[in-house]
Amino acid sequence: MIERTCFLIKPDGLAAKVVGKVLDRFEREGFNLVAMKLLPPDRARIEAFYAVHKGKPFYEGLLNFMLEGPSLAIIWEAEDAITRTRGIIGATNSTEAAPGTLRRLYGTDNRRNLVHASDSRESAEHEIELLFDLAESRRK
Ligand code: 3AN
Repeated sequence: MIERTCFLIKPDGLAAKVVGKVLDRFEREGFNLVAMKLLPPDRARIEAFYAVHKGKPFYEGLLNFMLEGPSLAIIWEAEDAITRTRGIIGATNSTEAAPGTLRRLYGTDNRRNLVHASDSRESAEHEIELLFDLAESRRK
């Protein structure tokens, strides 16, 4: 089944200048680039994006990290995009992510973990709506 996923390269990925390497990985896996834009750090948008984590012990640290600089927001489309993307990026904690995954290669820990990827179709739709307008995401 062809799916879309909402993907972010977080501020640590931009600071480390590994954007090209991340994009290359997805292109080599045959993913289609549907939309891409640089998002300046914006507290209200980041709070909305991570609303499900509000109140968790790591929430404030997560917000502060995401406010360190811009993120690159991407919509990828591919067969089974959601599961495949989670496999390409690896576990939340970069130090525990499998060898060869993007987080293991370029992430630091469980906060500075390089990228975000939607964990379900529902969250993908929700996140795409939050970050992209209709024309950008080519939704009808
Ligand atoms: P994932 O990004 O792998 O789906 P989530 O959705 O559980 O992980 O967490 C969202 C984000 O919150 C993570 N990407 C990470 O930046 C941050 N986070 C999650 N757990 C922790 C933690 N224990 N300590 C610090 N930050 C965390």
